Amino acid sequence: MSLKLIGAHISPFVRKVRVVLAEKSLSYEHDPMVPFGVSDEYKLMHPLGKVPTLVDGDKVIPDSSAISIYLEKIQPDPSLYPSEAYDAARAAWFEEYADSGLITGMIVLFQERVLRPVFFKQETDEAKIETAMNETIPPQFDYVERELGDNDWLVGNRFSIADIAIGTVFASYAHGQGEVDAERWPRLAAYVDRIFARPSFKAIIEEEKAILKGMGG
Ligand SMILES: N[C@@H](CCC(=O)N[C@@H](CS)C(=O)NCC(=O)O)C(=O)O
Repeated sequence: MSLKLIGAHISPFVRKVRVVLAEKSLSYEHDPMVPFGVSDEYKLMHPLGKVPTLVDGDKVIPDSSAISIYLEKIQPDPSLYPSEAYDAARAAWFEEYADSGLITGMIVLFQERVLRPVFFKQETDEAKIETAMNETIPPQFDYVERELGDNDWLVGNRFSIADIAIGTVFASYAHGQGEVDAERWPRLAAYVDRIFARPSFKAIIEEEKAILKGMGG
């Protein structure tokens, strides 16, 4: 097996796949391609021109969710996908919620405080951060806090793809100096600490911090 992951470190979706690879102790080659102005050759692999894409020999798999399913099938142990019907559906839902819902507000901090100033040499738009912090994010945090209940993990009280998908969004938020108010959302704050304490997340976040520091972020 020779796996090659294409996509820049700081993409939350690339991070999601890297965490899955780490949790499954799979080794891989990493091409940290930035998804701006991608080549026509790359678009043949990923027609949306986004990252990540995984290449396994002659097999090409675009999209973090598709890649994560592939990795689960080729390396089922440890399993990151619940098998029971309701749990499987909930895990799929939380992955979708993280990838297309939660990310919309939380990524604003990363975009405005890291991407804009460090990569594009543009000024931070504080109004966008205010809107995200005061309007978009609070109801989303309320929802995850409620869904967690007294459990350590979101689905079946076992670490799963749901926690990885949610955790990667919180890692981008943290890179953008976002914090979870532990007085307002105590369960969520403890949950995020629990995710970041996993060796998979911890190592990847440390690596990314060093990369961002090297870029002046
Ligand atoms: N649903 C996709 C989302 C991938 C995605 O949006 N990647 C961003 C980087 S974080 C990207 O490549 N953006 C470049 C673009 O939209 O052209 C996945 O899970 O892989």
